[in-house]
Amino acid sequence: MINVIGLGYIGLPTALMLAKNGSKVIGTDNNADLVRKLQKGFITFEEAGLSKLFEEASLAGITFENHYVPADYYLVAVPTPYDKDSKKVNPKYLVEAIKGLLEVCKKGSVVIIESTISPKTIDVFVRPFINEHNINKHDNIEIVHAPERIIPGNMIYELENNSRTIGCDSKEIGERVKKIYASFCKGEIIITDIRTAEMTKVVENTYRDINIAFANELAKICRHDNMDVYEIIKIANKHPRVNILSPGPGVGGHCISVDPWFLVGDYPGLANIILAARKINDSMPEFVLYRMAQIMEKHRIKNVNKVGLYGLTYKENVDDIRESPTLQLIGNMKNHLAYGARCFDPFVKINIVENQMQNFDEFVDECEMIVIMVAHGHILENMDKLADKIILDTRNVCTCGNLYKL
Ligand code: SAJ
Repeated sequence: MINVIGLGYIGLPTALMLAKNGSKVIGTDNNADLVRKLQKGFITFEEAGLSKLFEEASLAGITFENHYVPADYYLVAVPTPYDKDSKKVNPKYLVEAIKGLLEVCKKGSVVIIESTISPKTIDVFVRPFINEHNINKHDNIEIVHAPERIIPGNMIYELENNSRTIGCDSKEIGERVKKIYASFCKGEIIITDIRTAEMTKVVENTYRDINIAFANELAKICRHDNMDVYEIIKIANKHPRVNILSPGPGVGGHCISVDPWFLVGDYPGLANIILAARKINDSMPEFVLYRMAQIMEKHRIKNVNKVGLYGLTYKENVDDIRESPTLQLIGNMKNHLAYGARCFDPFVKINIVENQMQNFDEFVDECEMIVIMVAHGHILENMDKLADKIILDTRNVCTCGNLYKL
């Protein structure tokens, strides 16, 4: 029996996938509303294929609870935020979950941590509790780190097809846990030690952050001298050993904009390129604001009320707004005392910012200038409606209107 703890963006799809593929699964979350919703048969966020997977897992017998249950395996997928001042991982939810499950666990239970953590988090914050428990109760609880790797928007496919890392203290435990993942994962499953698994995960997201920062820095350089950054990246990427990602309005989400800070916090003075990349990516919403001001001045748009921000989520075709560049930009506008820009996002159905509109056609009608912050499929399908607008396209997806780019 597997008790999946934390039924968010990672825990829920993983719990469903395990249940669908033959494991007996109970999902646990401390958010009572969320559990009630799942118990009533509703999914709690939008993701391609999630509803179907939910139906299949329900038929297979998955259940949801508000408390931890005795289990052979625990799969912990709780949030691991970073402390904004120290830049270090904040393990409070992880520690809470570990303490809670130790109160009910069976002898020999294996605790698999999927949450992203910085190197040594398990040794420093988790292992002491497990060791103490094992000494007092002779329970032989084992710890494993199997960091999640799935990308929002393509989670179900990636759960089944990505390669996985299993960090553990012994080969025997690694092989047991590998069998569980192999029930649904067709990718290669690599067994290693816990610290390597912790570091590898953070390295993967940091690599992407640095690559995007390079693209963003190129965008600024090219803007300075009026060169086409997209054309330059396209041609450079024809080189067999070059693969530059795309510039954009900033890096959001709960992973790439967060994990590199763990390395900066833990290795100050050593993590230099990583820190520079974070600063460049964090500067992009302000750069978009600067481009907006240039374009508004050129077209004599005096009233911010005539400007619309399209997209509030951190990236296309997801409903996740965590660390969203658009929300950062709105924050920056407030700091510059610029209020009143309109906003629209087809995935954000409750109003979370001022002047957010829920009707796309009215949003377009009200705006002289539209800033494409997120390239949702929705805007690609409705591009013709923007034909007579001034457009700042931060995602390089638009071909019509009076068009400006980053
Ligand atoms: N972005 C760009 N330019 C690009 C690609 C992305 O500006 O060329 C922006 C996006 O718009 C977004 C941010 O970066 O704001 C991050 O988006 P993403 O699609 O690159 O990644 P995430 O955060 O959705 O998911 C990442 C993935 N990690 C890697 O690709 C190395 C995913 O596999 C991880 O599971 C996830 O982080 C995580 O949870 O760690």
